[in-house]
Amino acid sequence: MATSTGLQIGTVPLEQPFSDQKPGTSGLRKSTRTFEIPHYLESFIEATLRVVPGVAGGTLVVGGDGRYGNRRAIDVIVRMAAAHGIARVITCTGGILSTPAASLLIRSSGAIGGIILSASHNPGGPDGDFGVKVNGANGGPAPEAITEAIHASTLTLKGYRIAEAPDGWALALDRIGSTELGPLTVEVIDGTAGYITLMQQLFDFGAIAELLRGDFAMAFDAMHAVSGPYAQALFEGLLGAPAGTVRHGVPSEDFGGGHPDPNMTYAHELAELLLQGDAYAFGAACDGDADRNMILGRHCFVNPSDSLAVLTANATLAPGYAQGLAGVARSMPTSAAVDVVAKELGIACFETPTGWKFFGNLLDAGRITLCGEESFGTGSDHIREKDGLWAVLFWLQILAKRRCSVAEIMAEHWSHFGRHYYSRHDYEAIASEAAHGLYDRMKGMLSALNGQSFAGRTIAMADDFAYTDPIDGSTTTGQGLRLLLDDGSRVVLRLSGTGTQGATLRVYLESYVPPGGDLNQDPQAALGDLIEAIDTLAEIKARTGMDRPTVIT
Ligand code: G16
Repeated sequence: MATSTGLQIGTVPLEQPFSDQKPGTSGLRKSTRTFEIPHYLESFIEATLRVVPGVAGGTLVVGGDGRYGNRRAIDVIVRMAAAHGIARVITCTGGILSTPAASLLIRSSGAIGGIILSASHNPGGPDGDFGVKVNGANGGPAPEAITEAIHASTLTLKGYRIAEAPDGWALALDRIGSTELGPLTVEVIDGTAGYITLMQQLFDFGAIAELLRGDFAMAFDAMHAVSGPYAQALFEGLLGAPAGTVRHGVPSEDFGGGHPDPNMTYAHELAELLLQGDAYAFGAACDGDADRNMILGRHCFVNPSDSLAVLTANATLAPGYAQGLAGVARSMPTSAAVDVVAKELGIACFETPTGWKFFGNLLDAGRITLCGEESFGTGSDHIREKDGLWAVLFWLQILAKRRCSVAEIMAEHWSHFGRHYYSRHDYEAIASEAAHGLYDRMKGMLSALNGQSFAGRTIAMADDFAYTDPIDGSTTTGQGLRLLLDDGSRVVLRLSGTGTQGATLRVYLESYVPPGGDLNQDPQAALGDLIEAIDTLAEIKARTGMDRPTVIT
């Protein structure tokens, strides 16, 4: 069919619908090879464009973390957007757009939502992973009602609508400017400018620049991913840190062959610089799409749960939060360190299931200002995604005001609020059957565990976490198996919703020592009895065939 502007739009039939397009914790995440199956990407985009409200005449933000497949996906989405009557697509030079910057752009452009091309912290390249995240008009991950409707639509699709680009038409993705594709306007903008302006409103750049121009040495690892251009403009540009502060700052299609997950295992180069060397006072890293962050000081790793608590306790040092916080929230497996701070501040603290989408309603309703997760995600009401560089700037802001080391900040925090010893043990890529067998067995045992002894304590409550959203009343069940012990310690088991190979079992361990107690233990030692007890109870080693976790945080 030709439109009045001469654009050829056709429906491509699908022989049969795809049955495996159920979005996980963070969009549809699969191997790159899966996304290369003919019509696979198109099927998911078709379902999305059928379900998301406001498509006809609307504006859509599209961009990604630059991984292999990013450019092809943008081309497909632009042509499908034209076929579905979208009026304007906004994308960025090179198609490079971090997840937090996408959230901001959706909000500031009045878009109906956005499609973010990223498998987050998963490796990229032809042998890696690819992903499609769908965000709504508030800039946040689409709520479950939408992702479920998208999945349902994929199960019955008979075809998809796509425009055929006229001869000689090509999306000029590397130049700022706009291109017409029939009635659709595609705007290519600079993806960093708006984001950087917002950061300047939230933080005192003068104070941070003074810190970075002094003898305070910082190392930032962009992990060959999307945070590179933003970090270079912020740290080495505006804030005057020396050239070389940003490492691995050029996004590459396969993240330099690495795994862009900012933790001690995959960002070990940075971890060694900070934990073993003396040259740097501060280190930070972000993941593939720049929504996660890892914070390090000299000889000091900041646990993400503690990071949220420290930001909450020190929030008023940043101009953007000088008026105080409405409330805070954390995901269930995140330690209760922030709860203790919230209690002292007299503000509400919410416990949500894992996944940033669960913070959306609380943020939109103004009930919380800061939120975070143990999975290296921290953020605030400035956007509706977690924000890696925002967290790094927040830490720099605190350090610029307090003029002490990261280790001193942690020591003072613990001596005032007590310490939540915390660790997450990941058993990655286990055979799916073994993982589900272990998990289902534990789930079946829950009610019998109440009142039983465990690691020298008593299990006060064992349950499968369920959540009722305080704003819209929706209920989410099956969010993780909790063993809550009578001394406030706990162990949580969850199966990851973001892996693509087999299954990943996560074991979260937490034990609280109040002020005045022994605050300087090694977390693995402090949690040793819990680690041993859960291994025995859940038969982790025996059932996974793994002697130790693949990643310990
Ligand atoms: C995604 C979500 C996060 C969530 C994490 C959990 O992170 O955005 O809110 O905490 O998944 O992952 P898992 O289910 O593997 O424990 P990202 O950075 O992958 O988008």
